[in-house]
Amino acid sequence: MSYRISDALISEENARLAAAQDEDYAALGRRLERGGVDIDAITAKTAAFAVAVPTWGVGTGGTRFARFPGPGEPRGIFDKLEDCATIHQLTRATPTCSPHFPWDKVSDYRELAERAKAVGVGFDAVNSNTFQDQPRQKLSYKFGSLTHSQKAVRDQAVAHNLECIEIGGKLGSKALTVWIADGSNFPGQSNLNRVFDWYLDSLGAIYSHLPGDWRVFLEHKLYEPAFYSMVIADWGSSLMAAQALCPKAYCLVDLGHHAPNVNIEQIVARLIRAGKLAGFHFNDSKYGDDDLDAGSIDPFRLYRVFNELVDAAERGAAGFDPAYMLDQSHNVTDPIESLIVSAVEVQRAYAQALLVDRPALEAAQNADDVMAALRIFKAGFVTDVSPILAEARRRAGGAIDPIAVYRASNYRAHKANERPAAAGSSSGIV
Ligand code: LRH
Ligand code: MN
Repeated sequence: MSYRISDALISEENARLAAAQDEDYAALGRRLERGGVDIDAITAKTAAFAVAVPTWGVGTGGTRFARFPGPGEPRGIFDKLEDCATIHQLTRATPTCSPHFPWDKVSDYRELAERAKAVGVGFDAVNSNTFQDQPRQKLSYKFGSLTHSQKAVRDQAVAHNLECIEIGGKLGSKALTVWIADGSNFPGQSNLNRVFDWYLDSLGAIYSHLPGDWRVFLEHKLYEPAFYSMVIADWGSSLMAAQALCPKAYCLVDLGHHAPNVNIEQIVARLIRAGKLAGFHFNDSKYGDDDLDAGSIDPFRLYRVFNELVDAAERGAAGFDPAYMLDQSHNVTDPIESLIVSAVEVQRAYAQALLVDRPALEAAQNADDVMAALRIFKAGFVTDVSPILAEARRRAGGAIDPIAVYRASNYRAHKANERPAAAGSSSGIV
């Protein structure tokens, strides 16, 4: 029987922290009440907020230089589900995971669906992978996949995406995320127009096999692994494709896939306006696609993005139904701790954005009272909503301090005993 954190340990730890939590929550409640905000209403909304965990994020990540696996690494999707369930058990904010194929391939998907149900985790969007060649793969993706100059390679990549849809159907997923590494390293290496035509042609074939209630998420990325052009390099290319494919095609925003200093919240606002925002791969970055923990480098940027999301929800923007997922690589931390903290930081940005006094903000904006507008806008960000986040967890049966419980449980040490270490180290993201 594999180790699972007991609910008794969570209650024990919560009991130890209860008095302080009650005091902090009441104090924040009084403060928010002075501003006409009902703290319990914010806590209820916060408790309903969920973000999916990337299955590829529960194992130690790496770079092209090296990967330093830690103790108790998950050996496959069944171990990954256990770890995803543990993150949800403590945070109550991550009821689903987003799988990646063929990394999470198994022989019996019914068994996988049953195991996921048994540990209390569902499946969000499935991710296809035509950015690596698999053993015994007939045709290589070295020079592209869905936009390769050879139709046979494009067809092979389309077939893989159809297989991902079929697998997702068995797991209860309702969306396919398509990110391709297709691009070029040198000017002239590819025709920038023809590759986009091939992209639309291939996505059209995938789109025609989407079940009625499914969506396809197109993920843009400025560079890497191609270093001169990526076929879907930015939100413009992604939106052009989604609008060409139509109602079931949407644009997914990975926060790390933009040039430094790009105004991502404005891209989010435009995609919402177009009714084409698929959702997010949340992470953080200082330079490139660093895949660092969400909110760890620029929490104000995350807050500005959530301000657009809350604004859209409150004005009832048409077609607004974003999927929230983390997409990170944990190279130097315990991946479970990073995912716990990242889920909480994403929830924090949401709860803070709920505190913005939108009628007052609009009045200041319409009055060109710039300083008042900035202060009203930032008021949520400068509010420590930690008591709200802890209360949302406590009321849902989670941990007031999930990291303290995780460490007190020695979960990682238990898994190190249960999961023999894989021989040798490697490089690469997983
Ligand atoms: C590409 C990406 C994509 C995933 C991969 C693991 O950089 O963000 O979403 O398929 O990371
Ligand atoms: Mn991503």
